[in-house]
Amino acid sequence: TPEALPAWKTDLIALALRSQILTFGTFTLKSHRVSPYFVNCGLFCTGELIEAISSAYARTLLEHSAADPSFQFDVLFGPAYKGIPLAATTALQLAAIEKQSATGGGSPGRFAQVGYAFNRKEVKDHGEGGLMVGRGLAGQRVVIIDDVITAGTAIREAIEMIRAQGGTLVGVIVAIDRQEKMPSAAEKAGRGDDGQPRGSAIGEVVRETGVPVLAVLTLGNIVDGLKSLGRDEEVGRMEEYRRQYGATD
Ligand code: OMP
Repeated sequence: TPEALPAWKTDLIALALRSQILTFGTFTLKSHRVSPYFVNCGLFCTGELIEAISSAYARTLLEHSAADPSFQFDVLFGPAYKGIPLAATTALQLAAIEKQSATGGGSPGRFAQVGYAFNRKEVKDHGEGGLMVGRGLAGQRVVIIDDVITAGTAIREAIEMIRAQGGTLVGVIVAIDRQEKMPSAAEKAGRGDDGQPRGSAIGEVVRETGVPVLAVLTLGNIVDGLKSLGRDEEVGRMEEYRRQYGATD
C-alpha cells in the first residue's frame, strides 16, 4: 500500500521528479528494453541533490547494519565514473551521521572509518600508477555502490575488479532496483522478450555471490510514491511495463 512507504522515501521520489532525475517517456535501456521511465542518477549534481542521495545511501546501509550485525564493511567501492561521487559522499555521510548521533564528542566510531575507492577507466603508467584510487581493497570487506541495476551487467564487472584486487565482496547497494527479470538468451541476441516469467537480476547476483543487494528505492517504492503523489497516468504506464518485464522475486 502507498501508506507503507516511509516519508523520507516519498520525499526523495518527489525531489527526483522535481529535478528530472526520474522522467517519463520512451527510453531504450542498455538491455534494449523500451521503458516508460528512466532514472538518471548523473543528475544528482547540486549540493542539495548529492546531499539527499548520499544520505539516503548511508541511511540504507546503517539500517541494514542495525538489522543484521554480521553485515560489516571497510570500504565503499564506486565503479567509474558514476560510482565515484556516490562512494565519496556516502562515506562522508556515514561519518557525519555517526558524529551527529554520538553523545559527548566521543571518538569517531567504525562508520567514520569506512574508506572509499574507485577504479580508473584507463590504467595510468606513471606517478602512483595502477588501476585503483583511494583505500586499497586487499584484505578488506567491500560494498559496491552504484546507481541503477536493470540486468546486472555493470555490477558483475565491479565484482570482478574487487576479486582481482584481493578484496572480499560483502554487499552491493544501488539507488534504484528496477526489479526486472533477467533477459532470456533470445532477448540478449536481440530477438525480443519471450514472455516467460523469470527471477530478477538482483536475485541472480544474490544467488551467485551470497551477499545482500540493498536498494535505496525499488520500482515498487517508486510506484507507491507516485500513487501517493497522485501521478496516476505514470503509474498506469509503469504497471504495464512491470507486467511485461517485472521479475517473479
Ligand atoms: P544493467 O547493467 O543492465 O544492470 O544496467 C544498469 C545501467 O543502466 C546503469 O548503470 C545505467 O547506466 C543504465 N540505466 C540507468 O541509468 N537508469 C535506468 O533507469 C535504466 C538504465 C538501463 O539502461 O537499464
